[in-house]
Amino acid sequence: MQGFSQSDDRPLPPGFVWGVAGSAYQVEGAVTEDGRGESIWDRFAALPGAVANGDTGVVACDSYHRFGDDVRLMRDLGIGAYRFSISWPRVVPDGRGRVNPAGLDFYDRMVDELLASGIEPFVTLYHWDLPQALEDRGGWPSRDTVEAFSEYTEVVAARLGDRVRHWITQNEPWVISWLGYGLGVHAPGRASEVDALAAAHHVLLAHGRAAEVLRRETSGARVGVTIDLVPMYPLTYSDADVDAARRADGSRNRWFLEPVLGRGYPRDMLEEYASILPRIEDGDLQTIAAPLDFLGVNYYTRNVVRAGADAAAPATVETRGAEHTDMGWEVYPDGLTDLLARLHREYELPDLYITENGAAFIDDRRNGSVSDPQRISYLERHLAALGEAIAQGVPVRGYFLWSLLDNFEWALGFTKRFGIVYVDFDTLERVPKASYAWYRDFIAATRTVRV
Ligand code: IFM
Repeated sequence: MQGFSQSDDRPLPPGFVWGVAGSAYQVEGAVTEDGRGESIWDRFAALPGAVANGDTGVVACDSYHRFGDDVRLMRDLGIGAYRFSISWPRVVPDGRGRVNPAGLDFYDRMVDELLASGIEPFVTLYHWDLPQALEDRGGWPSRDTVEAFSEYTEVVAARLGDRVRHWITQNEPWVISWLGYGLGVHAPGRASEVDALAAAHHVLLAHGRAAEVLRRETSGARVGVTIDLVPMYPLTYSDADVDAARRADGSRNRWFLEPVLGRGYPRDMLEEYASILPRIEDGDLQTIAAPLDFLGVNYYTRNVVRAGADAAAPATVETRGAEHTDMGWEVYPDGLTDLLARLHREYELPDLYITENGAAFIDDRRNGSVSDPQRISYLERHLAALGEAIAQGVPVRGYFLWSLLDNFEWALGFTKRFGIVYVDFDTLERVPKASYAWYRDFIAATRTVRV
């Protein structure tokens, strides 16, 4: 095994956890079973042209029925934690009101099975499958959705809070608000900047409220939120490009990070968004800045940006010649070290977890096995970059690889494979890839050697 970090011989921080991550709509399937309500992704995926090949999450990996198999794969991998999300419409089919006991039972069994296998559950409360009934009443741009989310959090905490210690309120607020409401490429498919910013504010507010609920309803909860961060590098050191990088960083990263870490919305971006800001009520920013036990960081890639023509929005530059994943994302491991070092330098941080990192590549199944050297190389280099950040003193407490299984990659359907386990979407057979064995050996080695 390569060292976790080439430049460091200190041990992993105490309690450091290796894990894998997934989310309900991407793996569960069983969308009409046992009383589950409709989600915005069910509705969106059914629209012609919305998702590649007309794929949907109706069956996905069928983890609703095959969860036992998945836990066995996790146990054999030797991970200490599994990050998964609860499907809101499985638990509260209409978004508010009536609770579906069968939905709660499913997650109850899942938590027990994980714990029995020595795997700590990290529960994400919202990973994009809003009940359609709430979208029909305005969705995230409506402030009422915040109340609905608090109620849903209360229901889940009451049932699982005796066994689940780690809670992630929201996953990737930028994606929820901008891809779903601003650019229309994700469910619910709206394309309005005003809606996107209102959604973003309410998603953050819902995070703060849920944090309060979790602390009230459970004892010893460790509460966090996951933000997808994309470090922005200026193409040149010209004032215009540097300023473009500042703006891109402001909208993609700081808009979400700063209020959650207690700094409020960044002043430069408040000016930029002045004409499209949502109503921010007294006390909202205090709620959003609820004390955090940890911050989840999802890192996949960086962006290189340059100034747009005539003060237009910053433009993302294609990094020709660089290595890219099947998503078209540049492979840039140094970005992870730079990002973590910057967070450590500029903010007062709680513990950090890398709640997602991984790569989609085209996988070829030959003679029953899948060799995926590019994914292994991606992981190797990103873990070395993570080790470097830890050596610099960044308080990272765990790493979750995205993803255990190939799964439903949102608008790209089943065309992109992120898993370390190959899923045959016709038979639902699971075939561990070479990267699965690599991660298993890596985890085992970090347990026994100084890294
Ligand atoms: O599959 C997604 C996941 O749901 C959220 N973060 C990024 C992953 C890869 O695109």
